[in-house]
Amino acid sequence: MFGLMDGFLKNDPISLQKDILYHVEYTVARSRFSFDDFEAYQALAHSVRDRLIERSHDTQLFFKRKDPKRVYFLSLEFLMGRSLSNSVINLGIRDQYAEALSQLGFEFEVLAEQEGDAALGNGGLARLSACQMDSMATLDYPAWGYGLRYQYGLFRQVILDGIQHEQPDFWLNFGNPWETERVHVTYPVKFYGTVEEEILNGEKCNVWNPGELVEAVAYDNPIPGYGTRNTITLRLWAGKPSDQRDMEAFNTGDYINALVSRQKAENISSVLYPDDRSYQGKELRLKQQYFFVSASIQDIIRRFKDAHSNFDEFPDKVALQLNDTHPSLAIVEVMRVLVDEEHLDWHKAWDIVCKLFSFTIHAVIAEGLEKIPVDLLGSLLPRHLQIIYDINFNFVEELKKRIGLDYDRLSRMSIVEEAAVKTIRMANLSVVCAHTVNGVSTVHSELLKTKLFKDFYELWPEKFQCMTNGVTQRRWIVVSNPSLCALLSKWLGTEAWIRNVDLLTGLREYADDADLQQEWMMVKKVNKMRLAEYIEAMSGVKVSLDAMFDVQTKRIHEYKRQLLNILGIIHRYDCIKNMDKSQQSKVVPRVCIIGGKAAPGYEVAKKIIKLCHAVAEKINNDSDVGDLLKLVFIPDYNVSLAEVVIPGADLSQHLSTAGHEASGTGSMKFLMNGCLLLATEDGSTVEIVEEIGAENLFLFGAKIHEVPELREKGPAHDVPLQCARVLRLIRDGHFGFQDYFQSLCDSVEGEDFYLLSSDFGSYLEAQAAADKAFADPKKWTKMSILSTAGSGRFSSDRTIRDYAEKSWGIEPCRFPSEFDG
Ligand code: CRA
Repeated sequence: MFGLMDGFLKNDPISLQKDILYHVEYTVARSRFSFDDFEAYQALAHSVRDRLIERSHDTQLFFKRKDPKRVYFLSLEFLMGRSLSNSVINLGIRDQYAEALSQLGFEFEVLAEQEGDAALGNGGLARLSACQMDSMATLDYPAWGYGLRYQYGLFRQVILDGIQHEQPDFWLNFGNPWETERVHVTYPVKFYGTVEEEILNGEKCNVWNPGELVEAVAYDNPIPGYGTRNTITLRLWAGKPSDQRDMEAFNTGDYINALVSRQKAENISSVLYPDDRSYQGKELRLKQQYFFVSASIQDIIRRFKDAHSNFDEFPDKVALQLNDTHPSLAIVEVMRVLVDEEHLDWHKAWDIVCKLFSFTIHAVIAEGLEKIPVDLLGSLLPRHLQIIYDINFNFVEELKKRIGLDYDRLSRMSIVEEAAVKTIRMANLSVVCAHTVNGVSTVHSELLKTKLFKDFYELWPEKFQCMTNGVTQRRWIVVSNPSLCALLSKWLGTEAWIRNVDLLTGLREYADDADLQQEWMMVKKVNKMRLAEYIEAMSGVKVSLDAMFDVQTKRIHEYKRQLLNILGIIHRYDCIKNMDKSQQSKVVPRVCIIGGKAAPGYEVAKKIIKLCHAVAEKINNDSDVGDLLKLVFIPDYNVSLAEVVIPGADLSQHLSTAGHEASGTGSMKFLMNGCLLLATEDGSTVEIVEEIGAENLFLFGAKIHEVPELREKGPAHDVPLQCARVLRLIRDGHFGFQDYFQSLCDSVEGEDFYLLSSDFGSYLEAQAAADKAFADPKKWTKMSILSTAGSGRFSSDRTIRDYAEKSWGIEPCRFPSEFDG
């Protein structure tokens, strides 16, 4: 029995080698005597996949036997990146694989580079989901992730003459070794049609006769935990034509059209919407949302019914996590199933539904909240619209009893917005139904209570919670920064920090230790070399390792103020140009690195990318400047590039106008990697300051409470001289494209909504402080060590434990295995 508990597959290098060769021959179908790096990667991935499958079977059987309460994490986006390195590290067999491969004449790292990124998401929210899956698996929680299997992930960014072009991401073209298609796990999903009232067993009930039927098929992706045998599942749905409906079309003889319309079903899950902030009310997007929600809920209810027959127990066995409003139709769908299909009484069903959902909102401003036009919803999901009206009716009646006839407030809180275009407010629906409403940082949670959901907070203060975001140290240190990982384990005397990241505080006592400092600097150098090589290969620009590597990588948005960064770079350039040689010799050399994608329709963001390239062109070719300043734009920033960029950064910039970044998670990854932050007091930075102290980072800019007043002052406020001079250089065509950039300058000298001009002086001061600190390596290194040491609170392990305990009410369910000694 014991042997079986450990599985069939052996993990010594010889067994691994045999497995790899087996997969070369029989899975990849190449000769085991002749295969290239890509084929070796495929075989390797399949051998890892076997081990993941075995563990996920064990985990699922164990969950089934124990029947714990499970959490279902519903998210329309998961930014998983690559899986190979992460998997073998979490399985604890990376070294064995490396040895097996080297005997075959291959290098593990080289093969790992063959893997493409799974980019089924936009930015922060999507990568957060991926980090949280890793933590749920590692902490042994009985969890499932549910999402959509887009055929095209986030677009590839190609830069031509400084302009962003979008190209499709054919990520499945070379196959995806990690997923398993479950041809038997399929569910019909209904759309359109009409709702009829019928009498069933003497009771009135609503029957939805759909106009279109699409089949959802499951693709399972294993998510292994670290230091545990538990391996959970991310189940992604893909659209398939439904046989039931199509047979009729075939029988009527319209063979060609019937086949063509079959193809339409696949469109539902084909593309990811590439905008991470605005909601456009598009029919396909709504279809995607319902498609994924409906399939997931059917799957969850099927699993529940396998072991239970009474829906009273449903909330004891199921927690549903809404990752933003995107999956919030799940609320309505569960209501529909309980009332229309399980024939529960409305009020009983509503009681149950209200115990299921935990809702996390990631938006900061009201404009970022989803509203679905009633006409659209009514045509695509007629029964759901009725249910929403009924939920709203009951809610408003209840509300009147609590707050009286305050019509302004009633209309603000209503789920239905009666404006020129009548819409459904998905955020209000979620707040009304969820038992907890979570913000993603303390600052953001306060904002929810005092601004976005003030009316609701006054009604139900107990619902509102803060679940500060976090990132997984497995991906962001162990996988991406092996040298730092080794150093941390050496100085802490244990690898236990990989599961218990709070142990990193143990570094604090050595922050002044000369030996640690020396090793710490070496690690940074190794990572800077890797980044410098990448930069040179990608852009031809040679950068000096002695320079400060100053990075701002994230989606391009006006509120994230990449423009402020570029204006600062122009200022620096201008200063250097106006210095004599002796002054220049005191300048701290910088390599400024900017990267990130702009949403395809976001013209201002695209202009900022163009400006960055124009400025880079000028600076990098100016022999007066040489190594004192370089600017590079990294195209197509994604998870695997982040793994190279973040460890190699000395300084990272997080410049959002205060009050605009709900949390920000990039900063947490940089922090873990001992990179110093230059940041505004916004989002999670406020908590980072609490952990590491304001003296260990460079803060600047208006604070949240000052922003409204500064904006009031309006367009007339004084543009500081330094800022005006920089803008003049752009306007005068120093960087070319004079006309094209005028509007960017106007935005700063005009309304200046994002406060670039008013924060400019303070930004330059923070930059000067960073230069000064960098010139003192001991001081800098100490600050760097203290950054890593204080990063424990920003592990997604902490986030997930918070959710499990304060919101989901679930407990670990750990498969007993070799990890338990
Ligand atoms: N764009 C926020 O803007 C936050 C992440 C994850 C965002 C970030 O500040 O760190 O979520 N919001 O919580 C979002 O996606 C739909 O709203 C983001 O990634």
